[in-house]
Amino acid sequence: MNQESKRLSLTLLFVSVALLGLILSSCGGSTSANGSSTGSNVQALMSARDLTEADVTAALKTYTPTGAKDDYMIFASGGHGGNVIVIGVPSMRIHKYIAVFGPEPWQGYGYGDQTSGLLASGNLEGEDLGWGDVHHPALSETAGDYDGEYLFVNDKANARIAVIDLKDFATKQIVQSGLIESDHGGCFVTPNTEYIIEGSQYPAPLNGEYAPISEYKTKYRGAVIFWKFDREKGRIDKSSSFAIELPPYMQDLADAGKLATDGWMFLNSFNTEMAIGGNLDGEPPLESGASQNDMDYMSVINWRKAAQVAADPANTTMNSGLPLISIETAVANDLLFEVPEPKSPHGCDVTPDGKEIVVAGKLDTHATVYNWAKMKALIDAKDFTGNDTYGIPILDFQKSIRGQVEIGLGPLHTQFDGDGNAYTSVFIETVVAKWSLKDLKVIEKLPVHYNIGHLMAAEGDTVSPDGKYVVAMNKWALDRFQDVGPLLPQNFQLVDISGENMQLLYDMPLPLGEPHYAQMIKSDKLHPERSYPVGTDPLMDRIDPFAVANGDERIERKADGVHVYMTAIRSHFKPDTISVKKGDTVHLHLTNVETAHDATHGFCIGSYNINVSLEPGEHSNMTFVADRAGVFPMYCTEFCSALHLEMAGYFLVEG
Ligand code: K7E
Ligand code: CUA
Repeated sequence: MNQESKRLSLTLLFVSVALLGLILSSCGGSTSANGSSTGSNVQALMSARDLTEADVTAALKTYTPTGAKDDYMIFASGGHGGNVIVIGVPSMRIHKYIAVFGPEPWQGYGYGDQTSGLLASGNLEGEDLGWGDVHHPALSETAGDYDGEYLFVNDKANARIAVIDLKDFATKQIVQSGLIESDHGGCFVTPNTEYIIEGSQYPAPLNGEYAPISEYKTKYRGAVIFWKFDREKGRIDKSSSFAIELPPYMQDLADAGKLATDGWMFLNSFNTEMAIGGNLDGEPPLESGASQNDMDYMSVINWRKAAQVAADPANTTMNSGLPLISIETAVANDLLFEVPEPKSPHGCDVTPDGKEIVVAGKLDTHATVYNWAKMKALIDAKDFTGNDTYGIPILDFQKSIRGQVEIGLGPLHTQFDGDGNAYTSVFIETVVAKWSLKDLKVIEKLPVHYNIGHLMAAEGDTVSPDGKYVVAMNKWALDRFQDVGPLLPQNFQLVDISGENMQLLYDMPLPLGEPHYAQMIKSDKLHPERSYPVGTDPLMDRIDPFAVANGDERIERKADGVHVYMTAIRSHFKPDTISVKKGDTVHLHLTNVETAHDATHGFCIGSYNINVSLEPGEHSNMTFVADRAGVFPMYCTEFCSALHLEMAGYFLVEG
């Protein structure tokens, strides 16, 4: 915490205490000359709105007056919306939706040539994908701490990863390996963002191939992909990435090691039974077949050594353009181990010091704390209990753990504060359980509403969590909000964890889902730019070759069609009349030549599906065929000035 925000929060605390004192003294009938009128007003408000003292404290802790900014920012997955939701803490005000895997009209995302090309780059085998199932956002890290530079998200449904640059909060790249069919163990970054980890979820024949389900055990596989991140370019470099083949268990959550575990990663799996369903044919349904064993496996992977092994082509085979280390090669090179974990595990979280890994199981009431020193000793001594079906050495469960914490029904994910406490979400019991890492005892349980999935703490996945706040990401909202039809919002609940007891501060209905996970970063680590250099293509991070300068506007007929070089500035487009012939290919090159902060213009041609957003300095290209004759108004879609409605013109297509 910097000096200024420390002072700010001290002031806030002081004001809160003073105001509470006022309230309480006025409750007690004090007749303080100055305080009584404010105090009784507050008292009147409290009774009019039926608020308790705790409510008022919560309000004071979250209320953010106009112009005041939030201490933290949450980057939450937007789930099926295929986007990311940016939320301030403690106000819980939504600041932005970052479009990623699907079109977003306000940002013009998926309409101009650049972003529709970006979306198309994530299509699979010609299939237009209009959505993504975003699960796990991961902020870039330097030395295990969020550095505020990049954000990565996965799309579980289509096994894709996207790169978002926090310079402009915009998506820059979508990658799809073609190797796996779904992912879930991603995104997780290594401590210096060397790699972005993408683990598969549902096994399938690799490379999109076909094999009958009867050949599940021999032909179906999982894999974990290590996407190399080129920080200088701000893009994933596929040519330096690699993958490791995994057994056809269903891999789930993962986490990268840090400090003590730097160079390693941990990846849960369920369905080590390798059940394949078949309930129409009288077989047990997948979920019961997959819940037979008392233990599943966590994969323990030496990624740093794997990167060295993958660098020699003799050790890999190319699969979908990625060098793949087979299970056999991974075992032969001591890259891959399994350690049993209790029944159908879900969360897998490395402690801030990197020394331990907390795993919680959906069908087990414990959180299990694995101790790295113990596991490493077993690995070094080659002290294994045997091998799994695929030859992977197995560590002894009891010898690998420090202990287990009896948490409650349905523990899922764990986060940490800076004081040695862990916070585990407990789905069935619908609480946040706070427990001590030191003695593995539950300290307190806070009911949440309802059925919490993930939770996130301030800087919670770093080597130095801040404590202060936890947000419960609840799957069910039931009676919390005004009914809005059968589909309810999800409920993000902000919890103050700075005091002796956890206090619920705020309920936030989240109308875009299903949000799975989020990370919370200190606001002062973010340094977004306020405008682009004039003529910038934000996707390519360069001045666009078709950028138009003020005074350089023109219309040119060329072999490939009509090129219109346009500018936008308050309050006109130039040219404001464009005449073409039916059948012409039209290339609109439009630069917002403004540099003022927030001077955004939109541009649309109705019925031609042309819609872009031009942030100050931004350039956009739009290519289309004028295949219908008529007169089409074009106008600015962003209320930018007093004469915004006049920021218009005509696109004329002569038949
Ligand atoms: Cu919903 Cu992380 Cu995909 Cu748990 S996951 S809840
Ligand atoms: Cu430009 Cu409205």
